Amino acid sequence: MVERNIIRFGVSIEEKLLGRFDDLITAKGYVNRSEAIRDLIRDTLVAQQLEDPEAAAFGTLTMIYNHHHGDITDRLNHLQHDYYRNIVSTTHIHLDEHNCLEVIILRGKAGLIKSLADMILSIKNVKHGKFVIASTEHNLEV
Ligand code: NI
Repeated sequence: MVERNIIRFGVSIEEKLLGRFDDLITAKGYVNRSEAIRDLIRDTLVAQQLEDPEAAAFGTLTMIYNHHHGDITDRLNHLQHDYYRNIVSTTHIHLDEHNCLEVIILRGKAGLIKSLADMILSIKNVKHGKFVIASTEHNLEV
């Protein structure tokens, strides 16, 4: 088991700002400020790590499209085969007679999977989509 050194530190902050922070973290379900602050620090560190295009990363791409429109199904299929090394899995749900929901899990260098997500989202007739990137760095374990 890894020994952890826990440091306590004081923070000077305006009362109103702290009040707003407390309201926010209570609404999110945090039971204390420490865990909320640790999460903010981790988010910032991950965001900074993922600015490096060579950083190892995972990502999920969620999108909605109408499969009747143009050649979108073929284009999505071809692109995913071209990048099969970076696509861990694809889940496809037929929402109704026309619309599809697809969730693609990507793995690879941050720069590459961001570009791949952009390529997919910019395909004509993709109605809506969102890419969320996550770090695989191990130095955030606290
Ligand atoms: Ni479908």
